[in-house]
Amino acid sequence: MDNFLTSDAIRTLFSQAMSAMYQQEVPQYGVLTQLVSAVNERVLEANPDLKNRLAAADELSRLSVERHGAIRVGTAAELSMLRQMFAVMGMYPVGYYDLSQAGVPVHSTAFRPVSDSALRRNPFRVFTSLLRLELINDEALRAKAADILAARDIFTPRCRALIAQHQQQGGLNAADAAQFVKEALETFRWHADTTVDSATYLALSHQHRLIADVVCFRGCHINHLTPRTLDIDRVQTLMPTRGIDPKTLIEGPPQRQVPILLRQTSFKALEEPVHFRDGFQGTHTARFGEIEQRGVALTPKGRALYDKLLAEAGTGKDNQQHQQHLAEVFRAFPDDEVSLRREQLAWFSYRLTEKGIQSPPGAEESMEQLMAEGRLLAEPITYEDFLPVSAAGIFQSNLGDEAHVRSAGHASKAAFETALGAAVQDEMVLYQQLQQRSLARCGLA
Ligand code: OOG
Ligand code: NI
Repeated sequence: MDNFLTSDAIRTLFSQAMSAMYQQEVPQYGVLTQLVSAVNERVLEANPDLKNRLAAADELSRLSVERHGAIRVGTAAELSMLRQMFAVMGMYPVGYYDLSQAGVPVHSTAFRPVSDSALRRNPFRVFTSLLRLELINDEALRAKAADILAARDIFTPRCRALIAQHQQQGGLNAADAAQFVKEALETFRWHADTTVDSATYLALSHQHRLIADVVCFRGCHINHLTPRTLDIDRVQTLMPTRGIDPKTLIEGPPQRQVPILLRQTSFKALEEPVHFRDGFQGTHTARFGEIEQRGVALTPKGRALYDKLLAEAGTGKDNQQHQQHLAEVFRAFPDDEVSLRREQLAWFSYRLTEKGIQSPPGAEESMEQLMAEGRLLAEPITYEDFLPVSAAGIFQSNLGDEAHVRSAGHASKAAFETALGAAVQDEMVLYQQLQQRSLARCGLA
């Protein structure tokens, strides 16, 4: 009777609208998506097995569509309203990321789909950072920034009304959903006219460029979108041939037989013209394009090993050398599915084969035995979250060389959750539940 659109469908409409808007706003992002599609096509041509697997998983048609975007907000009220907006699209806060350790005065979560089926339909996520004004050390400036933020409303009245309507009715029909997407988009639109005079902009920017980015505009403009690539190393190499200036390093683990976690790279944020309230013109550097390649989610044990090896490898000034060095250091990380599973380094989803359905597991049969007999299959569970060290690298590559990295503040998940108005879900618990439920379906738990 209600005829509501599913939250998965609204999320897909939203991510498509966001992509169209961002390609218009940042033409270089459009060029990047074309390069990604071209490379993905080449990879599939050269690798029919992969193509068949993706086709079977119904992944081909939306291969190169956006996997995530990122925004930054200034107040608890903004963050909590965003939480309610994303809930309409079936996106919930997962994970807590403290970037202050890396000198970036924000802490963050990812709004993302949580259920297996929702992730399969469209995994679009938004990495969302809350500015930590308490990390501005100049008291007068801190008060001024707070005043400026308090005076703005980044949501249209119609958007607020539709979110409330969704909460009351438990859904939106197609016409309301379309209107909601259109209104929600306004929150993320770029405005070249700032809300401040040039002196205020410069003072805030001098504290930290991110602070100016969050405080001086009418909305929380989307600062990048990120499609999926099947060969991140190749796109990184090819970017300059399309007039795109990539960041120096690909973030995350090296290339492997069994990809783990998340590899990312981006092009450097563009310097864009802005106008100040006092009539002066200037430039602002915030918006870029990114690509990602995801692998299997790691257990706490696997993650600890990843963090240890990553720290051991350090960073470099040349991507090729860095990747080689990473690959050497990561030899200590098993690189086949069987070892990853047996050593409980990664999460897997289990299912019975035809043969396994014909002759179901008995109480005393081991998983290894069932697998050896071809009755049980284990498939890697994809990592759906972010990596703080990588995120810090992405932030920093867009802050320019002169940005002074100062370690300030400490993790404050409780303060973040208070601002959000809800708890963030623990990503490890989600992966563990996915694995556990798959075992239960096989009669193995
Ligand atoms: C977010 C940077 C982090 C990622 O993919 O790790 C990020 C930002 O610049 O606002 O998007
Ligand atoms: Ni990103």
